Amino acid sequence: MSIARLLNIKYPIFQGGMAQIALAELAAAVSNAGGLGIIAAGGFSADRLREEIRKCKTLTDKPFGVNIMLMAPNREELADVIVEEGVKVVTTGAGSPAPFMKKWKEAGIKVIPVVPSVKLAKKVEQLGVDAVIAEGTESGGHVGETTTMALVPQVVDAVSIPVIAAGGIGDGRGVAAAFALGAQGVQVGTRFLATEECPTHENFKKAVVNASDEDTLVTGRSIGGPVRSIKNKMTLKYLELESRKASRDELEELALGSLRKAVLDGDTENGSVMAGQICGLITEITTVEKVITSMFEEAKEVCKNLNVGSLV
Ligand code: TUI
Repeated sequence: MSIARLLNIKYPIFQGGMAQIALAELAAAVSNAGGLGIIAAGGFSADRLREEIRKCKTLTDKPFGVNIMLMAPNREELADVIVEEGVKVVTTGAGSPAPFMKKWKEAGIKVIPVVPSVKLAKKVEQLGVDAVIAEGTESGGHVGETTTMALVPQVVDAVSIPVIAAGGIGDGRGVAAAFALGAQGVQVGTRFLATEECPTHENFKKAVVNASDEDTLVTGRSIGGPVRSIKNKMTLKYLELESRKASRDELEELALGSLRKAVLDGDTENGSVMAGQICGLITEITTVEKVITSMFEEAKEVCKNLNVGSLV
């Protein structure tokens, strides 16, 4: 069965679970446009997550999901809220969903973890998940080391559940490429940052629109928590501290609250502007519906016009 059919959505596109940004407004807009909107629980209390889920239900009657960051200290409570509120799809990041599988599967929830490697894809398949999102290092936020181009076909070969490709997908060419690699769907985060419905500070959106292909970098490798964001004063200071072998405490102090600083205050110099390498492709702020429909129209054109004659 196709992933769109499995989840009762029109287009096989998930919106990435971007902490502090993927709130009810954005998730509902994506679901209303025929994709799978996803509320990010990252940084939320259980009550706040419940509130966002209820708000999303008032904004759309289409399916939507919730993303849980498995490093969150309150993950147990968040996992319960998802069940209590009748959410149909959960995506997980930054860890193994093993402790929650029984609870979620008993509640009939579709569980779709994000994985950065073949090893983890195989591990979560064993747990009985419904699909995996293979996320390449081109993505924004917490990343692995393998590129989407290399990761997706290897995960496709290693598992027998559907694979969704993520990382570096921002238009119809990216969608077509993901399908060529064997994916059955795509997850897109960065492209949705530059949309009217995205509830982040205008400065954040402008930083994404203005960034070029070379403007992101990864901090946090030295403490085993690599995070991709747009180069600025904060990230350069962070890298300098890392090169001086600064302590975890010192690094965490610099990073603390930095995502909120960028998302809420619009401080794109001292805050953390998490975004993927595809930001250079984004030149305007548009609507969620336009992003989704143009992506799939373009993907169909790309497939039709592929220069397959040159293959022989
Ligand atoms: O989770 C993400 N991306 C994120 S989470 C996030 S929140 C944050 N905020 C501030 C600092 C740091 C993080 C921002 N972006 N993507 C999914 C993802 N999951 N990428 C990599 C992984 C992953 C890593 C390890 C998944 C599983 C995993 O398992 C480890 C193990 O051995 O179980």
